[in-house]
Amino acid sequence: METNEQQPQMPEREALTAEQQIRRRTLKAFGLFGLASLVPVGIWKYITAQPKEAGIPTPLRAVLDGNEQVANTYFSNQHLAPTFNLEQAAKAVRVNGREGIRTELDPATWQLQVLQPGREKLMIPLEAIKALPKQELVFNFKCVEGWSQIQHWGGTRLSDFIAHYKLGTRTGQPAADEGDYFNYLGMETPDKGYYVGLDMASAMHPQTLLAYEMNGEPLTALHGAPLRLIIPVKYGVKNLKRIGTITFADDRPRDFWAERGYDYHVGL
Ligand SMILES: Nc1nc2c(c(=O)[nH]1)N[C@H]1C(S)=C(S)[C@@H](COP(=O)(O)O)O[C@H]1N2
Ligand SMILES: [Mo]
Repeated sequence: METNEQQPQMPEREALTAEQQIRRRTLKAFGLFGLASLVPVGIWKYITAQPKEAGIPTPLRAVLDGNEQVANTYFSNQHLAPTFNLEQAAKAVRVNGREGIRTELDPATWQLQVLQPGREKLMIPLEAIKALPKQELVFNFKCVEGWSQIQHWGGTRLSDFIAHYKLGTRTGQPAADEGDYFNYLGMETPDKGYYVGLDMASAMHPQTLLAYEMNGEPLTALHGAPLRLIIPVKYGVKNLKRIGTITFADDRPRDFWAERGYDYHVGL
């Protein structure tokens, strides 16, 4: 964490400490709410089961601290990113990265494709995603190139989406415990020009959003309309714009920047 960061301000409605919140959300996300006493061990086992990659020396190294390997695999997806007040959010939001979004896309015909091993593919329209519980988030978006900006996003939690459609488990049923989930979730643009891979714990993090709004307005094309990923536990590179397909898998999905020598996890 940078020392020059603005003091985080948690919204008033969040009376729980960050740790309580994440614990509660994680328990809910993994369907273990009634088994609270067992959870520290279960969660720990899940976290430690995440693959540990040796990183490749790259320019990215310059902005990651020495604990990055440990932080990425054990801790990055278990803390809450600091949140800010609406007034602190940037009005002129930076645009960065146009891989996979250079062509025109008709939002009216767009549907989200979901692929899972051994199951029928799903096609889900935007209206169905907007009908799920809405979550807004004001946080400090960080790009590996060195800039950051406080931004305001709105959408639905990826974990709520996964729970609603009973996705991501090998059984096809709601998860009885965290081991039921596939190891990874991959996302790619409709033209497959940009793609990212996420460990399931990061995907299920309570601040990870399928975002369809920025500053209270529908996403613009350059910010990833009609639907993009917002994942505060990762650097900007993982925040894929214009999601076409979500794929669940046990093997690590391909990742655009990992293929170009960057660390696979790029966690914060
Ligand atoms: N489809 C797509 N998504 C993308 C990228 C891209 O090139 N193509 N760039 C990533 C990077 S490096 C950053 S920093 C953020 C920037 O998001 P923004 O343009 O909304 O600021 O998008 C990420 N998502
Ligand atoms: Mo970035």
